[in-house]
Amino acid sequence: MKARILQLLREQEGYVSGQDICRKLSVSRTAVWKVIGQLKEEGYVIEAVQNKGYRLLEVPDLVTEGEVASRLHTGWAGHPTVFLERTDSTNNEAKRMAEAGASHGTLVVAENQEAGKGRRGRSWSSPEKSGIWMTLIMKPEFPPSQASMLTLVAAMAVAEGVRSVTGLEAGIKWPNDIVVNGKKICGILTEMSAEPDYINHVVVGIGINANMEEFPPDIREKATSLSLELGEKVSRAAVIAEVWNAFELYYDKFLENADLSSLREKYEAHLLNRGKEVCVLDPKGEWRGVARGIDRNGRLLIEQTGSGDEGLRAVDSGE
Ligand code: BT5
Repeated sequence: MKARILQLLREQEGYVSGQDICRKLSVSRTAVWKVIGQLKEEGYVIEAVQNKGYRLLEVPDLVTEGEVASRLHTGWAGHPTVFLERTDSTNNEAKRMAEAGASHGTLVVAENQEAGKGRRGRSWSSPEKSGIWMTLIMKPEFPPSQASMLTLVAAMAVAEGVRSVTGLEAGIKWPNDIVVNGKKICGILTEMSAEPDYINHVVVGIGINANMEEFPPDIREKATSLSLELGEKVSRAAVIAEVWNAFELYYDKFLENADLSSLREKYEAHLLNRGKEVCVLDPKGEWRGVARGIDRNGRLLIEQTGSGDEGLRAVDSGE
């Protein structure tokens, strides 16, 4: 009944009379009054005016099953979604669950991540209840060599999800950063367990700075959040759902050839590095060039400059 009352309040721009709610849901005035009380306790701001009824003024930023599921239109991604109050890292949690038999499509979302991870042992700042810390478990049929491209598919999904919920111009910094107004709002960490020719499971971890108001000093210059850029809080549940709605569509295109040939154009449209000078931190020696796009395997194509050694070179892991 709570979900249905909420739905009635959401659908109505003005007031909904208590009598109308009773009639539509065939419940008593006392029952309605009780549910309104519960919703208020959860953080919904509901105005009650005599002779007019109830009006929903503010929806709290809750990441609950109801808030996510009512917006998720996927066939498999996010089914089921497991909500945790806290964990070390949603990627670690997802790996443990995959090993214990969790199915393809299981999504892990945590309010609080105590040891959020970036790439190469770096840490990921994950303050509680303001960010989106989540990981999708996948058990795909394609060979292990293709798995790193899931990071690029996920990046497209985040850019799309963020744009559709907030209208912010989210772009991709190859391979795993999503950037708004020059600052990082999201990082992606894809990890795999595989045999030489067979994937046991892949976990795709996504961290999105949704509603935090400040950052630790070491990342303050380069990190931002959706709410800081937008000037108001965003619904984390809506962002979560829209990311996976987009992911599933892009993933279907990826599966057509188990590569990025059908997504390349769209990816490049969101690629912020395109036409920009990049510095490649190759262990064999740094070099510079201008990023031109990606190839079908998700490698960044760089036109080398200044070495006398001109031409396009493909780089496959990103620093
Ligand atoms: C990443 O690594 O960008 C991948 C981050 C993936 C995080 C998600 S959260 C859910 C899932 N569970 C996990 O444990 N991880 C995934 P990398 O490209 O290595 O960037 C890491 C660097 O970004 C750090 O060294 C900092 O400089 C910076 N950084 C750390 N926290 C940040 C934040 N919240 N926002 C922006 N930048 C951050």
